[in-house]
Amino acid sequence: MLLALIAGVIASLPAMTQPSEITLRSLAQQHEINIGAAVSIGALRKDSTYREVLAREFNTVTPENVMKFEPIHPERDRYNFTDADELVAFANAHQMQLRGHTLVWHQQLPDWLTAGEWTQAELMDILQQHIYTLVGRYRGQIAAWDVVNEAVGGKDSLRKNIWLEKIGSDYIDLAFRWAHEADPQAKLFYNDYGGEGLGEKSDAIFAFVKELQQRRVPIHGVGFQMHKTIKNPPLPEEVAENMKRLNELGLEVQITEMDVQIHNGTGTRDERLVAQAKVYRDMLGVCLEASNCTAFVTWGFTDKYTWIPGFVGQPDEPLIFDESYRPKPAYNALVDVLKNS
Ligand code: 9MR
Repeated sequence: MLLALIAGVIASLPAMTQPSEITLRSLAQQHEINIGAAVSIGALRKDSTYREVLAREFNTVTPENVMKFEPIHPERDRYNFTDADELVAFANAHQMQLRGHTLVWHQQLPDWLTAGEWTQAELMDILQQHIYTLVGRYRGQIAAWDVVNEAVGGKDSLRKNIWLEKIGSDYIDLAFRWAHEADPQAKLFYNDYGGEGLGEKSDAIFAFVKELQQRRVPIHGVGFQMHKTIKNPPLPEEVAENMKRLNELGLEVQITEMDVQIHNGTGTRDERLVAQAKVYRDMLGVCLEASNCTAFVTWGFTDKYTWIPGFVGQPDEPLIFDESYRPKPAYNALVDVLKNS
């Protein structure tokens, strides 16, 4: 009875207080892979457990929001680097790599930009200065940049956005070239969702990046966001096949924003957490098998801070630590894959 009570108390302690040598970070080092998480600046500031678990378990961070256009460039002639600098300092202090996210997107744009009546030349100038300023400031400190995010529409088409409408389809080539000029060492990525397996979207992305290469645009890889659900899990064979064909183009692949929703699955909560663990296991397994998959990044790491409930309008637990920072089956699955492959 007493033993059971003690065991119960120990199990309920936050993970960080349990002695444990093995972390995702230490295992990732043996595989020479980047294991990362998107970081919320608010949580980083206020939550010391968040900071401890982040630095203990991961060797890579992606700013969830603070390097996006709106927060970092709030007026045409003014930048606000406070939050981004703080995150970069945290990464440096803990010897973590950074993925920069994101230079060109259709969301989180400031009003001054979207409401302005720009000529083509003016908007090109704005984008060029934005990229030079941001990439230049962190030159040498950001291993990989998501240069262009979610630009592919359907087959043979680009998403309609302010950049396409006012600059023309050239905006993508230009963004990559400017980013490369500003930091020739940074790996430059095209990042998107829904194109992880095989199908129309991944074919469109494949054709698109191949054309960039044919025009000698400096692109080094493709980011697979990997926002998934246990209801429609990605098929490992398909993701592997997709990584392989990108490898044949000489491109890296990184899993950049993984999370796995469970609210719309079937079974008990425990069963759904097991199904979720399988999706994480499968995707890390595929990444470790693929010679060109160089990073595995989740979009947050604790269910305490995740964009999913706000987005789907339902409670959910899409990440690998629970709200109290206890490792979930998904965490154990990742450890297991790293240990055994
Ligand atoms: O997680 C981000 C959330 O906090 C923001 O409100 C949202 C704005 O659209 O962007 C989220 O991050 C997105 C990422 O930058 C690009 N891929 C999709 C992510 C989820 O929307």
